[in-house]
Amino acid sequence: MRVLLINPGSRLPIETRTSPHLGLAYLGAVSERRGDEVRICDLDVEEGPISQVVAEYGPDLVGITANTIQIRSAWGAAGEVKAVREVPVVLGGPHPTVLPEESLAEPDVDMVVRGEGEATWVDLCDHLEREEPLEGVPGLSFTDDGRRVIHNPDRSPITDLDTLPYPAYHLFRTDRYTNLQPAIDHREGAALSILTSRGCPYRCIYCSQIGPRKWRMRSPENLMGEWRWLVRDQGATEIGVLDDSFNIDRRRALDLCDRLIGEGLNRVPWIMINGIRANLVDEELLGRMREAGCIRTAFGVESGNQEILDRVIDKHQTLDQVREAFRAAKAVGMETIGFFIIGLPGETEKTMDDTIRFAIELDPLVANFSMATPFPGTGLERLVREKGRMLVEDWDDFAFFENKPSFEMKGLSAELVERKWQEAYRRFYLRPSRIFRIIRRKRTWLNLPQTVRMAWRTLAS
Ligand code: B12
Repeated sequence: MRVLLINPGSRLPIETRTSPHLGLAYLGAVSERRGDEVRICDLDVEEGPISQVVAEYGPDLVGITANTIQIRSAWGAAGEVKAVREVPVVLGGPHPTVLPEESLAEPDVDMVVRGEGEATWVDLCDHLEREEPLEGVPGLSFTDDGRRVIHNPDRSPITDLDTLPYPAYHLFRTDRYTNLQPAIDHREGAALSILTSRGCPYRCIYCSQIGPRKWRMRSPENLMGEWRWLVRDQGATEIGVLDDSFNIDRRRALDLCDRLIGEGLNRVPWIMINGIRANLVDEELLGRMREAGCIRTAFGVESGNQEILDRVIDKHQTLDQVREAFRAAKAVGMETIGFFIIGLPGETEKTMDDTIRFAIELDPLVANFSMATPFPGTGLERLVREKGRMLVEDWDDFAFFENKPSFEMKGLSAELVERKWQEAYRRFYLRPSRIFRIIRRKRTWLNLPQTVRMAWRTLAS
């Protein structure tokens, strides 16, 4: 079959990175293994237009990925496809997984793959090729001839992740992407990603969890095979680890580090893009990660108020554990990023102040303050719909970087949240010690245009 996979563009702020979409890279790889001809069109870095790509390539099946802020672009892309070719259009990704009926109500969307996509995609291709009824494809939602929505049962998660091929990066125009963290680093060459495990046993209220609660890891042999391949064959100059929860199993993490050190793969720096669990690290683990090439890690701190962590977020982490994690990371020479949330339900001016003060106390290299955003299907969304008032309904406006609160609750006005969020950036970044440290950092000067843009954003907010 001839398959086209599309990442519809998104309005990213200038300092945000763009990288090959790992979900599409996996789908492309399993499709190629099935014997399909595959093309990926990433509208974050390609101009399109989709109609031209479709007309020239003539696909038999089109798959489009979408998170919430991309869903409208995804529907638009489906329309562009159908305008030039009558071909089945399938949506997948975090947003249609949670709200499949919404997308199936769109005239140009035929099917939705819910959750983890690889096995369902292959199964769907097989069924289409053999012209078998779609009811036999678990994990698929679709419309019948009368446009009635049919939800097949869920598909079980892939139990053996080693059965997956490596992501098909050759299908991307790799020269068009940025390095992993362009707002901080200036590194040339291929910045590629890796998933060492999937899933997360925690259920934080703000997180869009489309996967199972069960945490699954790849075998060390399989993982090392990919790491070697990234460094030696793909020429990776930096590697981003995208796991939801990298350090659930401490022994596995230590073992991975030992193997990287043993094979000399630690010469290529790697970065924990997604926060690792502060309650599950210690200096020994962080030290080994540093030795294995990990130069920077993020931690999901979220709040500087223990009550908010326990009673609202259900974070299962104490402020002291976070303090210790930052201390240990710095002690072993690792750079740190802290993710903080402002304006969670139940917050007051005092709790938000606690968060700002805690960020200053922890003093990571980068503090990222997001306004709480109730993504569909999250506990936060349920709470806001029950007890508060949504201020945005257009999915395009769900990006944290829109810089506007997306809901209000009793005692938590949008005006207060916006003010505290602006204050957080100002108080964190405009400290004399901080400014001095940034000026002294060589990378600030290597990265001057981005540094100026960041500074402008901080001052102008
Ligand atoms: C890396 C990452 C980023 C990176 C890069 C994104 C990229 N180019 O891939 C950066 C830092 C830029 C980023 C930014 C944002 N992100 Co982000 N990100 C992630 C993260 C940690 C990993 C993504 C990943 O590679 N996953 C692994 C791959 C294998 O999974 P996948 O992409 O979901 O694809 C699988 C399935 O979804 C499905 N599938 C997906 N697409 C399709 C299409 C078809 C046709 C089919 C059949 C199946 C299918 O099959 C795939 C294989 O199993 C996820 C968390 C997570 N665990 O996924 C959050 C996540 C995707 N991000 C999220 C958010 C909120 C954002 C931001 C909006 C935050 C912001 N700053 O405002 C922005 C939006 C940027 C944008 N372009 O849209 C949310 C999305 C929630 C939602 N409902 O939309 C997630 C889920 C985090 C969370 N748990 O809440 N992100």
